[in-house]
Amino acid sequence: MTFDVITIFPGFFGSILEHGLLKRAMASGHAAIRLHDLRDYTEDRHRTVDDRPFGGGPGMVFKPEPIFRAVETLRSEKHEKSLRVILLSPQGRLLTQAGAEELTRAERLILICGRYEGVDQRVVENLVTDEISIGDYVLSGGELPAAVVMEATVRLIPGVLGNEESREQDSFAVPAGAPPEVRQGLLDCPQYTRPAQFRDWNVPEVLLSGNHEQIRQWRRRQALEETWRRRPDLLAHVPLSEEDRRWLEALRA
Ligand code: 9D3
Repeated sequence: MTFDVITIFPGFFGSILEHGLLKRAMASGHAAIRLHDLRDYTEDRHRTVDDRPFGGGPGMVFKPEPIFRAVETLRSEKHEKSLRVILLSPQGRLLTQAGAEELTRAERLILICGRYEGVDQRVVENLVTDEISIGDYVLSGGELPAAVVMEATVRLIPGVLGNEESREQDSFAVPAGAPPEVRQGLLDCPQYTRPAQFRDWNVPEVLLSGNHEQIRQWRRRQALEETWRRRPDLLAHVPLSEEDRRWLEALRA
């Protein structure tokens, strides 16, 4: 997958591209991340990317010309049917695991990072195919959200994670063979490692027992209980066994 990131802060992405998953995915050829400085697509001496909003008001708005020039230049390199032009914006649809999975169907994504009070609406209506937000909180721009979108997407590319199993077991992963409406799993169960006793706190006995059936049942029950307590909204989408239902009944009681 190729990501073309359009930003006024290309340097922002240094650390995430030099570490961990994205670095590995680039080294192995699963992902290419190309950074483009929006100012390189301006034509005036001051390399102006923003201007005051028509109608007045605080702050500045990204001008349409540099963004159109950047996207049209990138688009002309190669004509892909699956190319999507994504604007990271607080008005976008919320990124979910299902949304990240859907993005992996594209060979190439252009990610536009907004700043200031926003982007000229003619960009939104005539250039952008998707608007994505990463959550209902205010950030200063689309750079961190673009990094989040890339990380969430790249780790779904087959072969990027060393251990294919860890992806299947993730909270929020689509259970294998589940119908498309089942998009989200349970929260993870608690994990422990050595020592078995730390200060006054002991690891639950069952995890030391070696009884794999009891361990499986304990983990499943913990996951169900944590999900029921913290994120009951997720439970509606999880396929539940008879045993699961009995446990949830017991908790509710
Ligand atoms: C809704 C707030 N807007 C009211 C005038 C101003 C505004 C706040 C923050 C306009 C742009 C921004 C910058 N944020 C993003 O570009 C952004 C973002 C975010 O702030 N939160 C979650 N996801 C995203 S994706 C892009």
